[in-house]
Amino acid sequence: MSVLQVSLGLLFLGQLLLSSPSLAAPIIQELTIPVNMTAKPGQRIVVQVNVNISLVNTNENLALNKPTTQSSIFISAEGNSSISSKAVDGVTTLTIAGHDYCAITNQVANSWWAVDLGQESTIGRVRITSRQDGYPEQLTDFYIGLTNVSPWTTAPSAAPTGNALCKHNTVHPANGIPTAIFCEPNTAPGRYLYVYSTTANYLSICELEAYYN
Ligand SMILES: [Ca+2]
Repeated sequence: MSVLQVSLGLLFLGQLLLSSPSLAAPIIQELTIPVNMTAKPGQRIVVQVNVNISLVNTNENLALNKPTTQSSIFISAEGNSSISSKAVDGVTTLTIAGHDYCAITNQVANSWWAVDLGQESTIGRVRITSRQDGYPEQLTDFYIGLTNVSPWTTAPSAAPTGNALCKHNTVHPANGIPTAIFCEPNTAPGRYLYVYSTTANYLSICELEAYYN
């Protein structure tokens, strides 16, 4: 792609945004790349630039109805399975027992829950909903991480660190109320978002939403 083609691409994006006034303006960075070379007779300087430009819907919950998995599944005395998909089914408020609408693991340390976002994604904000019927200890001290390693093939074995860490949360989201948790500024993009708990307790997530910002 030549420099001329890049300029035309940005112009096209500008026109697209003008026809879609509800979308926010993109952040366009100007890059200067020093080129220290001189073309001799019979030579020419060739510039190749690859630019990926995409529009991001900042209001889209990237986790909704996506594939999920978790380290273990709690089954209530009534036989209800608290399967992982209940954390991305869009249901956040029900006045029934938590296992009917929440993903819950067994009561062991190093429990985790994960969702496949479908592609490597930048996540700036997670909205998480705890059980409406109490049990705050099941969702208080936990880590949110992003990785490109599939939990379906390699189970998470430790809490995320470095730029894989979105947030180490130690405050219980009020019962049944969707609560925003903002990722650390240096959190790297990832395809798989996961929640990890080192405490010897159940890990319950009634709904988890993931947003670009
Ligand atoms: Ca749910």
